[in-house]
Amino acid sequence: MEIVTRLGRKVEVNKDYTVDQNWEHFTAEEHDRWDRLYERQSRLLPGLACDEFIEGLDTLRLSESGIPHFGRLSDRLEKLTGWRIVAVPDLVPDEVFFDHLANRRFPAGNFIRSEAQLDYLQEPDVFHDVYGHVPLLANPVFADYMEAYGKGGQRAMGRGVLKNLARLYWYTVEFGLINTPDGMRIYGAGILSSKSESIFSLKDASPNRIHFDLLRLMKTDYRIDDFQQTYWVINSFEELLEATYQDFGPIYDELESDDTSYPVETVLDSDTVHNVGTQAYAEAGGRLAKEAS
Ligand code: HBI
Ligand code: FE
Repeated sequence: MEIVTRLGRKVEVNKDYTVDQNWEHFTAEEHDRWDRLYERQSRLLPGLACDEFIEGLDTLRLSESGIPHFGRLSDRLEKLTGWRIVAVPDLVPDEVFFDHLANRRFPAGNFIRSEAQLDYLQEPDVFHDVYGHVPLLANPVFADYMEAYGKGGQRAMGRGVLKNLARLYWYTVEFGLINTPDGMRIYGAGILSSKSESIFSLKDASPNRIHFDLLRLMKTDYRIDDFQQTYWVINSFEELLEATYQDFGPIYDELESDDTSYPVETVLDSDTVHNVGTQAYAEAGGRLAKEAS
């Protein structure tokens, strides 16, 4: 079928919104851009990213051939955790996204950011989707969490609490931090595919870092246009998986009866706080202020 993507392009897609990756269509320049992005992040991330992410990068050999060939990559990943990567033009509708995850297929954007967008773009391209998300899919516990999220999404749509569940994805899969014996580390893909946020999320005094609390996090807004003002910290991937294996029924009841949305910078007395941020970055105007200077 033909669809118009969020970026306004008309493309022919399969019923599940996938396309053939057609790896041959990427130019030498595009492969080179992947290699440079890969190098830059991989030099930066030791000591910032969690060990499970670094291990996944190595085992899956994501630096082998420029932009990874999804078929060959999926064959390696499937042997480890049963996940495969499928190509999509860009964002797919929520119900389609959840159906892929629930069936252990990760949809990855079939384009790479332009040279002008090396440091920041809002749409998920192949660097964000594959470099950021795929290494942790090689970890059995995280792999189960992602499937559980897909199944939770299908249920949430029926209950009208999709907004709340999307926050769970945002604050864990995209922007999550994890405590380790060596200190706090990053596991969120939105951070790991960004040079500047990899440093900001762990080292800057500006953001709050609060311990993961499912209901509290589901009631908290997030920003899509700049660094987060609050990051949520887990102690282990088991903690995350356990929180999503419980019956979401009572949580959805509570969310339906109380539609409080806490602003992004909120810290409550009842929160378990790792550190209260100064919010200096956000108060100075964030990205816009930085670009103007
Ligand atoms: N589509 N390709 C793609 N990638 C995503 O991360 C994505 C999506 N569609 C919907 C979506 N994410 C989110 O809105 C859900 O987590 C709710
Ligand atoms: Fe993402």
